[in-house]
This record gives sequence, structure tokens and C-alpha cells, in this order.
Amino acid sequence: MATTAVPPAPPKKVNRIGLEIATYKGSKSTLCAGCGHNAISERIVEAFYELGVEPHRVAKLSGIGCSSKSPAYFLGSAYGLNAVHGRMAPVATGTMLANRTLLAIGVSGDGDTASIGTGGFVHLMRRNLPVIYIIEDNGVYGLTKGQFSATADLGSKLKTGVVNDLPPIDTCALAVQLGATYVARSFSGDKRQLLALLQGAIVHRGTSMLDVISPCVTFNDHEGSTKSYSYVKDHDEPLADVSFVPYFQDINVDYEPGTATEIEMHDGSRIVLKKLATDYDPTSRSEALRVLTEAHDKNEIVTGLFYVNTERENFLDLLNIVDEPLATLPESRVRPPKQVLDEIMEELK
Ligand SMILES: Cc1ncc(C[n+]2csc(CCOP(=O)(O)OP(=O)(O)O)c2C)c(N)n1
Ligand code: SF4
Ligand SMILES: [Mg+2]
Repeated sequence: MATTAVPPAPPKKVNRIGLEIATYKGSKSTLCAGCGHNAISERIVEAFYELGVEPHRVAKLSGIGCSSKSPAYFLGSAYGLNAVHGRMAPVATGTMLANRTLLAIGVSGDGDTASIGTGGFVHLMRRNLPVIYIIEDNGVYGLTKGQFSATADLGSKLKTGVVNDLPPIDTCALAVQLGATYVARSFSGDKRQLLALLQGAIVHRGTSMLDVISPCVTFNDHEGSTKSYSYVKDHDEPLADVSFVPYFQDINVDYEPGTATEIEMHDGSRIVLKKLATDYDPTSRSEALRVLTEAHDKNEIVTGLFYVNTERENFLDLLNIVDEPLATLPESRVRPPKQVLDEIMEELK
């Protein structure tokens, strides 16, 4: 009797450090189907997988909100701390001071950042703490049933007909003005742009602030909302076409001379920005603030990389923080010797 040989299973696809994409996923999402936050988690999984970051090197931080639940849905084997409302920034600061070898990714909401967490946000930006700070921006407090947040646009309407009568806080303009060194806006529905911007943020050694417009399908996806899928698709004006080339891939991105800007990141990776309608210099803070102010005045949604600065010293270098996790340092390295204390006492006599 003839036997049919069972074909061998196809080899599993792995990244450059031999891990499958499943290793970069987290628990099953409990957010609403179609929520923009789910798409952002998917891009985070892809970005870390493609760059071959070891998940145990990553610390995930968040506050409270549907957005702040997201870290549960990516990098299941990374460290994680889900803090209280508006406290992602201080917790991220403490984490990086305690162990600078970690790669911190913080996920916050527009409510979590632009109201209760504003103090922590502004100080993190001005310190240029190395962290990827993502705002999953839907213009509402999704978790508490859809009240306007401080990023809601003037004139935007709730389902009940209530109109927002306050101007929005532009978290990108604030971040640029305060000193963050990688500032971008994207849309959860723009897979390509968001993935490239996330990869750039992962290799950047300073504060990367990504405001990602992320529609709330349950409370803010109707006509009259300026953060709905259809509104953002119709009004999205990308500054440039963004590509990311990691340092370990020798790829040449094709472009005509003079039609693109290449930015070399600390590790040798490159961000290539192909010009679209306008000429734009992402290394100029004043250009970034001009574009953001103009977009605000014209009610336009401009997306892309607004500002990048690979020169400014980050907070950990400024403080001369040692490489070893602080908790592992022996007493002899964290406590001044007796002789130093004696000298101080002498001076006080
Ligand atoms: C100190 C405190 N105040 C208020 C709340 C209630 N609360 C929970 S989540 C939230 C806002 C969430 O909005 P956002 O950060 O935009 O996240 P989203 O749910 O929209 O993703 C609020 C006000 C809380 N949990 N703690
Ligand atoms: S309520 Fe809105 S923000 Fe929260 S999970 Fe549902 S769609 Fe997402
Ligand atoms: Mg929100």
C-alpha cells in the first residue's frame, strides 16, 4: 500500500534575533472592535518585531483610560506598570532613572495627558527623558463615556449635539516648544506612516512624542466630530512620505536628488522624508511651530515628523546616571564614605 508522505511544516518566520511575531503580542484586546487604539497596538507589535528588540528590555508604562489599557495588548513578556490617571510621565521618569538600560514606551490618552497629566507631561518633555511617549488621541474620555477632552477641536460636536467651545491643546506644539527631540503626529488608520514613525521613535535617544489620532468608534466617530475616521481621512495632510531604514539593513531608498531629506539617527538607522507638497526642514524648531500654528489656524490636520534633534543631551546623560540599575549598586557606591560626612560636619562647626 502506497504511503503519503506528510510534507514538513513550513519554517516559522522569525526576526533578526530569531523571535516569532507572536512573542511581540500581548493579551487579547478588550477594547471595542474598530477602536483606533487596537490598530496602534498592532503597529507597536510590528515595529518592535521588525527592529528585533528583545521584549525583556522594554518597560511599558501607562495611566488610566481605554488607551492606557493598551500596553496589555502588546509585548506580553515586557515589564509593565499601569499607573493611576495622569501619572504615566512621572512613573516613566522614575523607571528610566532606576534602570537606564530599559527601553521605555508610555501610552497615554488625550484625557490622561492633556488634563490631569499635563504637569508630568511638560516636565518630561523639557527634560528630554529617553522614552517613547504615545498619546492615543480620540478627543474624548472614552473610558468614562465620551466627554470632550482638552484636545477636542473648537466646534466639534458630541453625539448629543453638545458643541465644544474651547480651543484644543496642541500636544505636538507643546512638546516642540518644551524641548522634546522627536515630535510627530500620525493617524491610527495610516499603517505605513505610523509604523515608520514608531520605528524612528524606538531608535531615538531622547523624548519621542507621538500624538496619534485614534478614533473612538463608540463615542466620537459620528458626523460633526473632527476625530472620526472619515473626517481624518478627508483632512489628513501629510508633511512628507516617511520611510525608516534600520541600521542593520543596507537598503537604498530611491528618490530624485533634492526631493528628500535623510536623517541619521544615533544607531545609524535612517529616516527618509520624501517631499510632498511643500519643502520642510524637520530639524528646525521654528519651522515645526510655524507649520503647527498654520495648521491650527486653517483647521487642517497635518501629520508626519515635525521635529527631530539628535544632538540635544538627554536627561540621563545630563545627570550622569550610571549604566547599572540603581537597585543593584552596593552601598559603597551609593553612600558617601564616612570621611566625606566628617568633612561636611567639620565645615558646619
Ligand atoms: C483621579 C481620577 N480622576 C478621574 C478618573 C476617571 N477617568 C478614568 S479614565 C478617564 C479619562 C480617559 O480619557 P483618555 O485619557 O482620553 O483615554 P481614552 O479612554 O479616551 O482612551 C477619566 C477621567 C480616574 N480614574 N482617576
Ligand atoms: S470606548 Fe472608545 S476609546 Fe474606549 S475602547 Fe471603545 S472605541 Fe476605544
Ligand atoms: Mg481619549
